[in-house]
Amino acid sequence: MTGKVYKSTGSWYVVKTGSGETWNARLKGVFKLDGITSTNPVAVGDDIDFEPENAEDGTAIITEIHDRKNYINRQSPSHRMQHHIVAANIDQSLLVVTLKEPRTSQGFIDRWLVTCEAYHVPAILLFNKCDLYRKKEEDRFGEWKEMYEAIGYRVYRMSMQTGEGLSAVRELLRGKISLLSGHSGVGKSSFLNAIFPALRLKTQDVSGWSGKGIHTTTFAEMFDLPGKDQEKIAEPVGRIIDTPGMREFGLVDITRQELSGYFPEMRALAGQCQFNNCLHREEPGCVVKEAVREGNIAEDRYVSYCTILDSIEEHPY
Ligand SMILES: Nc1nc2c(ncn2[C@@H]2O[C@H](COP(=O)(O)OP(=O)(O)O)[C@@H](O)[C@H]2O)c(=O)[nH]1
Ligand SMILES: [Mg+2]
Ligand SMILES: [Zn+2]
Repeated sequence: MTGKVYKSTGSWYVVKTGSGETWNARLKGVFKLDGITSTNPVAVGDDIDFEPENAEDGTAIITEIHDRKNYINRQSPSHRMQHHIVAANIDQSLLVVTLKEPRTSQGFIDRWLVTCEAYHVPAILLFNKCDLYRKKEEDRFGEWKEMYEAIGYRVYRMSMQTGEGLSAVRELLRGKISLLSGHSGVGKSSFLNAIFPALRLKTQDVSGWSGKGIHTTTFAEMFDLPGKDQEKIAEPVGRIIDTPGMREFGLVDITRQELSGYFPEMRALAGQCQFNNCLHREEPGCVVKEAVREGNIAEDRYVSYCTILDSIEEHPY
């Protein structure tokens, strides 16, 4: 049988078939995938083959992991060489950001966009809490929207307080597997609750939050977007992968030389600098720096590029 992985709880995976049946599946033996050996190689979003083990209990054994369209990796903060596949087969990645309470920095957004480019996942920015905007925030939103749209990213504004923008964002999810990310406090749980009222996820203002502590390991989970009717439909209207407790994905395996390829506005100028190994810093004849001077590349984006470049260590191989 064939199914999709909706949740991983360590050694067990919740798998759903095309007809909506749910199985608890596990792996037998060690799997090698994409050259990475791991004891936990199955990710949310994976398509797998399985064999029922105990039909009564709904348990099954995973026998095959299908090739992935893409996947997002996370580098373990404590073990640099240890990677963990967070989610696979993602159609688009939604980053929820706020300009106030809390304020998402442009550096964070640009790092996230670079990660999406590196993983070949289209990225969409969702500016939440627009009900809080005053003149200052309206101006900043206008500037950022213009800047990111000029590069080719889609930008939406929304408010989980007033419901503004929600229907447009809901449309974005149709027929897609979307990965949801963003800093803590930006409104991800509120967003999921607005879209899937049945979820009733905890939001942060719940008084007496019986927090399990911020270091609780939380696993990615996929949710089916409810359709017009909740009848059995072969394919859900859309799916969202939530990655609770995950602030940022590491910039796994990006080299300094590759980085400008993950800034679309710089990628467009690839090969035009005087030196073909140009890092677009102090080199003479650099068309990227020229584009920044002429205002064709936003200065703030170039600053993000330089900051990320400086944060990438050159590997000694
Ligand atoms: N004013 C305002 N507050 C919001 C909005 N969306 C969420 N919040 C509040 O922001 C806080 C954090 O929201 P939560 O959904 O828990 O954020 P998460 O950490 O990203 O899951 C809660 O107090 C929410 O009620 C919004 O659009 N406007
Ligand atoms: Mg939350
Ligand atoms: Zn250059």
